[in-house]
Amino acid sequence: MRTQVAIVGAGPAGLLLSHLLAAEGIESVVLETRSQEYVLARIRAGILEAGSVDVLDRAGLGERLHREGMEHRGIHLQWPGERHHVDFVDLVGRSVWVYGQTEVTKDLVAAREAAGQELVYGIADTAVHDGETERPWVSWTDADGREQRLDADVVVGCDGSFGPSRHAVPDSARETWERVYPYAWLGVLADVAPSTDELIYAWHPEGFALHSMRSHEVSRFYLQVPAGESVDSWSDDRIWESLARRLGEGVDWTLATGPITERSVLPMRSHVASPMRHGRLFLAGDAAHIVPPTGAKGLNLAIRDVALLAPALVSMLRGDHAQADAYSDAALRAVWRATHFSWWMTTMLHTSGDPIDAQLQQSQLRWVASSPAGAAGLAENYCGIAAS
Ligand code: RFL
Ligand code: PHB
Repeated sequence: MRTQVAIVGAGPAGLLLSHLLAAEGIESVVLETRSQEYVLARIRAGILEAGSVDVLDRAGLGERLHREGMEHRGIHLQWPGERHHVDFVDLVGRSVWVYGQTEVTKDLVAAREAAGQELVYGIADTAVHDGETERPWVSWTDADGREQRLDADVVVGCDGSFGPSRHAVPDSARETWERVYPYAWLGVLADVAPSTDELIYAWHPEGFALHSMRSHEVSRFYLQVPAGESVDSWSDDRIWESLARRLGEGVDWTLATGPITERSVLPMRSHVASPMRHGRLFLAGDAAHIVPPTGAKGLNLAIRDVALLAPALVSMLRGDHAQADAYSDAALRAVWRATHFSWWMTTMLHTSGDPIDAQLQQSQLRWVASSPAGAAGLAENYCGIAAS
């Protein structure tokens, strides 16, 4: 098999890239290790920056997002006894959208299938070869156990944090930075109307809590738990009691409860791999960088990378390499801004067990909530900032 762009991974980065390339007449094949059912059912991020919405709109993918998504002006910041609204529209003139990654993926798969895109699911043993040459290729074992090979002009690794593409860049050419946090998130999906108009990010001596949502009928919650925690330690009653305490202590507010439909523990780390290009192998999204989810940046960074990479590849395949040569540095500037913001939100809101941290965090929260300069810094980063 031969194509112009071999894309490893059918998450949002890989699917969006194939879509943007097709719009410019560039052909690609998308290779995915999981089944389509698995990819479409995966529950992950929930917030889109206005810039991500623009990218999806311009790609003709925004129709359901605008019909079913919810536009939010800001977030609530909370600690025992106080809840403050940080109004992004007032502060920086931008809003964010609540629209689940699951829905973004469904829209992308529907659009790619309607256009006849080749999406190959259920593959194993994916390996990227000869990225530094003019003739890179990908090998895999297909769902029927047959060895397969795809030759391409360019290979793009969009295969997330556990995929093989990043490791196809030789160690001698790659630098990585990593921080592993001593806590994790217990994520909970529940069939209950949200008890809030906009997201609540709560600091509490027991640990961070977040009240998010997926629709007017479905709520999404997260609780800080120790790293390595088992979901079995969390009964429904314990989850609802902890959420009610952490999100509601000292404020006049009631949390509505309902049937829990999904629960899982998400480890938290910051990770950046540089450069995001090695010869004719490019990396985009989680394949190159992971952020803890507190700043809601993971999905937005994946969209930002791809919006930068797609036109660069189009030009490169037409003979002009300038944008492709600039891709890694340009992408990494936004990646580091989001990595810093995600670390900052995480360390401001998660308890560490050290009493001095609790004092520093509360002082920081008070400043962010009460100072227009502090609030604008949070708003600018949360809404997506053009990194300089
Ligand atoms: P994805 O979505 O991980 O897609 C990568 C795709 O590559 C496939 N793959 C392979 N394909 C072929 N061969 C192989 N050997 C392969 N190995 C892997 C995978 O099956 C997958 O389909 O990366 P992408 O497209 O870069 O998108 C990035 C976002 O998914 C990610 O940044 C966010 O979802 C991060 N994230 C969250 N971000 C938030 O802002 N808020 C959240 O609540 C939130 N929850 C999460 C998350 C990431 C999670 N992961 C990766 C463990 C929850 C989870 C569980
Ligand atoms: C989510 O709704 O899944 C979500 C929202 C905001 C975050 C992280 C996750 O910061």
